[in-house]
Amino acid sequence: MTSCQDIMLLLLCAFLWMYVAGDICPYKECDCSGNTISCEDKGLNEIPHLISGSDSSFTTLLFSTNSIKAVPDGCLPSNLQSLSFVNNPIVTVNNVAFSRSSTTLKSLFFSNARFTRIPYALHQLQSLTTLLLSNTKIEDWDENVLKHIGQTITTLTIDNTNLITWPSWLQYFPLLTELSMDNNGISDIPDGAFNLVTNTLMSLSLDGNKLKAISPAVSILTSLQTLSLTENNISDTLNLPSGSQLMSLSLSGNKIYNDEQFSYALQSYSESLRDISLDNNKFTKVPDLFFLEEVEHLDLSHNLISQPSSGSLPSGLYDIDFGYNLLPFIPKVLSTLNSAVELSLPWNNIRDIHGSDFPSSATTVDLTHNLITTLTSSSFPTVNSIQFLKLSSNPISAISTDAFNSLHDLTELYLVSAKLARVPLALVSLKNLKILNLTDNKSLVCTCLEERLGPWTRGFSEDNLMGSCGVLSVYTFFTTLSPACPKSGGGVI
Ligand SMILES: *[C@@H]1O[C@H](CO)[C@@H](O)[C@H](O)[C@H]1NC(C)=O
Ligand SMILES: *[C@@H]1O[C@H](CO)[C@@H](O)[C@H](O)[C@H]1NC(C)=O
Ligand SMILES: CC(=O)N[C@H]1CO[C@H](CO)[C@@H](O)[C@@H]1O
Repeated sequence: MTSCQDIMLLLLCAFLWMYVAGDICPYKECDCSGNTISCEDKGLNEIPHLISGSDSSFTTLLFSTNSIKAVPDGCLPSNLQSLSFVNNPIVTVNNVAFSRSSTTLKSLFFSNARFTRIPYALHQLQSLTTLLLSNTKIEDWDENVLKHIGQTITTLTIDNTNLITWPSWLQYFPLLTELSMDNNGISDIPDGAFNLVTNTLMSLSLDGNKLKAISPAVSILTSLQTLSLTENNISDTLNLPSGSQLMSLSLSGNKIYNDEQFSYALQSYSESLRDISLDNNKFTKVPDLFFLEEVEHLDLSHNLISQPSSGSLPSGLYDIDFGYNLLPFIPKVLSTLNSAVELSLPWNNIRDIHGSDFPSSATTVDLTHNLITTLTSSSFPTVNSIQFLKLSSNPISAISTDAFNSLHDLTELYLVSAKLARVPLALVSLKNLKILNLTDNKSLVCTCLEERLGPWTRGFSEDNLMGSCGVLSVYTFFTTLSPACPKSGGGVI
């Protein structure tokens, strides 16, 4: 045998030895890789037997999505740093269940658990920084346990845990940087609730509670970067924390109507704020938001905005959604946006559109479900980038022959459920159109008067030119019947 083969054999043995002794998976039911033991979604009813002698280097253990009901003593490997029981109906946790990881465990996750008191086993943990406890009806928030873990926890998530009043025990958590208490029944945040974490709390989420205002308690947070208060009952926004540099503010699904108070409350975020959500509120005017230099996306849909000449918008907007409002015209502020690419204005009361309404940067314009009746040569800007034009469900009955002359880039045009009687001759100028949807035009007829469209329709496949005039599809009419039109034109076929 050559020495080379000997070395190979030696290496192989060494490798196998390391594999067996060093990294044996502690549970035969689970998969191990890297430093993670993955027992997710394995149909487990209980924690499997720990293979003896498998003292391992694994630090993360995932039991997510099983039917485990109990965490008995001595079932977990030692020196874990992260442990997840997310989506398990855990009823009991033995008091010393985590003892082998008491100094190492940093992150612990439970959701959909069935216990009603916070497990006493947490009392043993010395280094816990992250606790998630969601969708669990806690009745007994054991102060002794909370006082203990509060000393180390920085990230606390207690979503949907049956809290109806502000938990006074948060006073034992002076290191919090992230707090989430979504989907509880909290209607009030007491003054001083955040006194301990004024300079540490960076993220606060209270979605789906019953707050009526942004409480004064929030106004003192100086390190806050993310604030989420969606689906509450908030109308008063005066107490946004003016000393912080908010980057993300979510206020969808509230009752905010006071545009002046709101834009005043946002003044200090002109350079920090990137994400803001305001849909599903009660604004009747566009709030003044021009000073928000970093905001690129703005959703003002599902408000009650009826005043098209009000307010101002961040000048760097990429897309803006005004859908489901009460606008009688396209808001004047839109034409001032030099970077806006997507304009969404469906479900308003817009009757007329003018070229001067649109920024030349817009590529997608959605005006579905409005009250537009006529398109003329001045409806679209002479200089534009519009590629996608959605005009379905408008009572459009007249389109002048030069209406689309400037839409050189248009590739998709939607005129579903319009009130067209004839296929518009204006289509001829759309040299780059790839998709035309004319379906559901109840009184559409195809005649030899539109014969000129015949050659134009040859650029389409049958699937991309949708709609019918009477019993015939528009496509069939122009590709097979209109070539037989009398040369003088006229006459309905
Ligand atoms: C919101 O407040 C109104 C009264 O201001 C009240 O009738 C309603 O029940 C509240 N909704 C929620 C979800 O708390
Ligand atoms: C065209 O409009 C009809 C009616 O709304 C719709 O069912 C169909 O999916 C549309 N086709 C395309 C490609 O948008
Ligand atoms: C007269 C006419 O063309 N009616 C059509 C309008 O669109 C609907 C839906 O595509 C058709 O079913 C009708 O035949």
